[in-house]
Amino acid sequence: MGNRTLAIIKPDAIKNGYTGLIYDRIIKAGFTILGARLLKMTKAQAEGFYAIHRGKPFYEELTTFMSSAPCMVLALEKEQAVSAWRETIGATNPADAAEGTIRKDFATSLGENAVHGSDSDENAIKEIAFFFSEAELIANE
Ligand code: IDP
Ligand code: MG
Repeated sequence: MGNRTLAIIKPDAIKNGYTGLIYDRIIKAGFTILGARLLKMTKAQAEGFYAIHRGKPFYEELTTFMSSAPCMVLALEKEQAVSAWRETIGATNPADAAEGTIRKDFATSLGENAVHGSDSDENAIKEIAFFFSEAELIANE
């Protein structure tokens, strides 16, 4: 199993002042931050990042939202990082998210749900490479 995942603190969470609280969850859940950057995606960048969802009814809304204001992108490391991070963030729809998860506590709505997490090791590698070169990531022994 892979040990890396991409995380994004989405524009709603940054605007609502939850960046620090979400960092705290990341650290308390035992992830090592290998890279982090604040950036405002262009619409084209958001469309590229979410290409897997092209054609879905929420694609336009999602890519407009993700390019509307700054995001924090993070490369996280932990054993079985993809599943560990998805457990930490909770279900896509905050209404279905378990108690104590990031989305339960900080999401605004189904579309504006505070954070992103990769869904597989294969996509984690692609998504980290979308935002970071290997040289930009902290090398851990
Ligand atoms: P995930 O982020 O939990 O992996 P995905 O199904 O991959 O969920 O969807 C990507 C993102 O698209 C979600 O996090 C959410 O922001 C948005 N999204 C998903 N489904 C809907 C929907 O039905 N309406 C509006 N936005 C949606
Ligand atoms: Mg997904």
